[in-house]
Amino acid sequence: MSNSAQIGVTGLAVMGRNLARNFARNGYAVALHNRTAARTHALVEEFGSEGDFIATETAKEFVAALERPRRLVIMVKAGEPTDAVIQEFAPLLEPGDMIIDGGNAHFADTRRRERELREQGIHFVGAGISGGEEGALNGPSIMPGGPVESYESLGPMLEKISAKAEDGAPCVTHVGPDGAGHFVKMVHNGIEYADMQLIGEAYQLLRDVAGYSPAQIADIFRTWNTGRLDSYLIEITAEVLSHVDEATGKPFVDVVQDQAEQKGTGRWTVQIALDLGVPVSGIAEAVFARSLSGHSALREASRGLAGPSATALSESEASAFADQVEQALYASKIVSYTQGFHEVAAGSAEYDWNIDLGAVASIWRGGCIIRAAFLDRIREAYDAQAELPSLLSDDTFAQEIAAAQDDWRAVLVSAVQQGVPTPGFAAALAYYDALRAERLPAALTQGQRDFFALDGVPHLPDRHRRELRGRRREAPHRPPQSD
Ligand code: NBP
Repeated sequence: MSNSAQIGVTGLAVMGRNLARNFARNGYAVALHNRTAARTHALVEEFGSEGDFIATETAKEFVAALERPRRLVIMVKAGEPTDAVIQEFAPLLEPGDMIIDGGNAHFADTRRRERELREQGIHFVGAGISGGEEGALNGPSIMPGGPVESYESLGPMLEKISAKAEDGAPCVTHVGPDGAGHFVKMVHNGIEYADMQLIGEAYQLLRDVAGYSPAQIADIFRTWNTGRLDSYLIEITAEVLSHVDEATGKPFVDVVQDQAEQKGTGRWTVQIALDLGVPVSGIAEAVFARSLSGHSALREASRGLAGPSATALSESEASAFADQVEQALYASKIVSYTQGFHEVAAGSAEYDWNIDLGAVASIWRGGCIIRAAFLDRIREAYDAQAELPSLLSDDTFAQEIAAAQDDWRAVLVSAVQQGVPTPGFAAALAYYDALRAERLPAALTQGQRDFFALDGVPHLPDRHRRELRGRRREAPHRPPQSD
């Protein structure tokens, strides 16, 4: 077999197959491999005319088909299958060759794999890929990590197959060493969860408080999509809401089971944020909201619980309320991104990745699920000040939130009065209010901690320690000794 393929893809389910076609359509010769060879042959049969494919059946054939340095993309189920594939191929590779894992790996696994393969001189590139099967075929947003040298030869190929932002910039950059790419992809997914939750809350408010039908709400989302909320998720929301179920004639949204699935990356975003001490309350609420939706028995048992009685809005009140919801949605969205970017910055500091936050915003502008006009503004904010403490410190975002806050608060008041759950909006506003607060009740929390754990508090002045000890003796209940 001639070693003429510039890149190889192993794992030819929906993502791998489309990514392989994307490379081929862009003029690269692509070696193909899959554990079950039938998938490989099916791809060539169906799409062989799209470009230069080299079908292989064994690992040896696959590796032999690749030009040096070899570039081998793995697109298999994340976790053990990825390790199995690495173990199969790594012994056949030589120093300087590259393994690119395009699956949704946990960044800690990527760090481990990169370290192990580095010992063999193999460059391991953990690359987050977003955009689903459509993106894989027509241009995804790609977040590669790994050794920077690998990007010299791999980068131009990824740039060619990636999505392009409106200004023509490719939606790919070398994010940083080892697990940086998969970390950024994980946070991308966390932000995606928050975005979807906020959109869901806006929908439910428009339906339950303003009394609009799904078709009317679809029109509202279409209008929003022409303004500052312009994004893929708002666009598809309008499509979903205007879709009618053929069998029942009902709005599609009324026949879909109201339980949202999750694959795990949103949960990882929250778990890692807890480890890093980063408050991503909006993302966490989005993860919990999906989790709550799946607790059917609990929901069934709670359905009859008391709630407020509904108040109908007039046509003009409903229209004014919809404008307020747009403000609340936009302000909450700024907070979600603020939290997500904080997590990226914290991960970067923890692992010495030196991630360029402006570049991250830039590569999310096209191809990925959270692509939005808004990301251009985030890019500008970080480009203007790389060390921006938070997106809320950017003058433009701060002014927009200042202009939105009255409506944001009013929407939450209505939600609470009408009993519409809005954990995302509420968490975002609480985060905003907590950040801008002159003093936080954390002072009291610390006082309580000092009270029951005096000896473990080195900074407590002796005078206070003595005084608190005295009071502790007088306390009617003995305090516990740990928090
Ligand atoms: P799946 O995640 O469904 O994985 C199926 C592929 O993994 C098949 O090629 C299968 O081979 C292979 N595989 C498995 Br399962 N176990 C294996 C093993 N032990 N050894 C070798 N191959 C094995 O495919 P996908 O949905 O195309 O996703 C691929 C990757 O891309 C995943 O990591 C996913 O998280 C990520 N991703 C997916 C999306 C999306 O929208 N689907 C978006 C972004 C990222 P077989 O044919 O022989 O069973």
